[in-house]
Amino acid sequence: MNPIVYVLNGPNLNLLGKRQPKIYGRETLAEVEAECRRTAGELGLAIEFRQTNAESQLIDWIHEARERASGIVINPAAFTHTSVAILDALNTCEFPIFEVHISNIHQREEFRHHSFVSRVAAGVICGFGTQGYTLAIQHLARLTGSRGASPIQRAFLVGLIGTGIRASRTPALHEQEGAAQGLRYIYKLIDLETLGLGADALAELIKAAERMGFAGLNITHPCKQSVIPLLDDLSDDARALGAVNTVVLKDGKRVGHNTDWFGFAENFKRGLPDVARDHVVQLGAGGAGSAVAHAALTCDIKKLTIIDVAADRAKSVAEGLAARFNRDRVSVAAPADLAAVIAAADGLINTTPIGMAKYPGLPLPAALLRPDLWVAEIIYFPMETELLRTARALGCRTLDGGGMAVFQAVEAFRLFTGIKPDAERMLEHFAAMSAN
Ligand code: CA2
Repeated sequence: MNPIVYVLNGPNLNLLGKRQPKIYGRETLAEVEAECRRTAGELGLAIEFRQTNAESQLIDWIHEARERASGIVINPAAFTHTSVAILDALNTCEFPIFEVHISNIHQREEFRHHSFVSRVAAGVICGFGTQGYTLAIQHLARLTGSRGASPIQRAFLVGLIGTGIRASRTPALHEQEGAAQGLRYIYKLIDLETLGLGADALAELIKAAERMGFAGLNITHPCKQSVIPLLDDLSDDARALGAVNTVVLKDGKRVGHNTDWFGFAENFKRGLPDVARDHVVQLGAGGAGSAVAHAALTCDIKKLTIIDVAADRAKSVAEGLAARFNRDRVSVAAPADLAAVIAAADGLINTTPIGMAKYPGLPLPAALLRPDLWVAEIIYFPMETELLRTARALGCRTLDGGGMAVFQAVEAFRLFTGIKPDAERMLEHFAAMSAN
């Protein structure tokens, strides 16, 4: 993806070509834009060309550019001479800023001689007419080394710590989205198994990541709980769930988040938007169990019954949920009652590992499935588990675990970078990887 340059224009520049041609020439702003696009296109730069009469809008665009751009070319027009707020916004940007004025402001009225923006500008062009814009773009192209990798692209180093994660699709998902966003983005797998380390190495690995400038870490089995005492702060969700899968490392602080529940919730909303949700059964209360149950209740499932072979695990997840949602919405059932609870349910969510390539099989007897029961999985390897295959053959509505894997990554990417990723693009990439 080409580096992006924001070309921002302040008040009254929309009148260009229509008034005061002696000062500003006859070219319209649309013509200036076309010329900027042509120049940028030839130099391998992408352009966002904007004009506004409002100071606050200009500031919002500078904030947007902060996250996406490799440079700004700005003609702040009259705000040049008045706006500390625009100077402050530009000061937060880490890339070069070029200030452009069509007229030679130093030849004009005294009040136009001072520019607040020049303090932060890497260069100022004035008096070259509208050619000033293309001169600034050409210079930026040289600085960014455009037509090749940009030395001023923002860089992010992140990773995943866990056991047996070699086949994870998360690194590719993040890296491809990072590249599409014009970032230098590296996602390292830190596999405890490959390194011959136990979960007790977590503290040392986080410290090392911090020292090496990692922007964040995803954390998976078996460290989602044991990471918590190593953190400075937790998001409300992570605290409520007692599990962390994303750690943001910033300003010497480690903040834990849980994006697993968001992953399930988004996948469910997209994949089964209109299913009945009066009563749902969740199989499994370990691993991602508490995040999925939390997501289910957030997605308006009226009543959730949790069943796990370890009764105390189911009870503890249910108690956590009862503290956050209405107690009547959660219950625990014994595996012996499975047939009766399924018979009264609209849907079934499997969060047990049964169905994974490593643990093939069905997590419940096939005879308990029926066509009007919807079935959701969180497993994505394989994408079609035996449970989904059996349910589909019966005519059940089904949801695979691929979307959950993508959406947990979508939210983690946003937390690591502060940049909103393109979820549709990540879903497409995931589908393409899974088809191979
Ligand atoms: O010379 C420039 O580019 C300026 O930034 C333009 C500003 C002015 O306040 C600065 O001092 C210098 C004004 C832009 C107004 O644009 C018009 C264009 C055509 C007709 C009337 C205004």
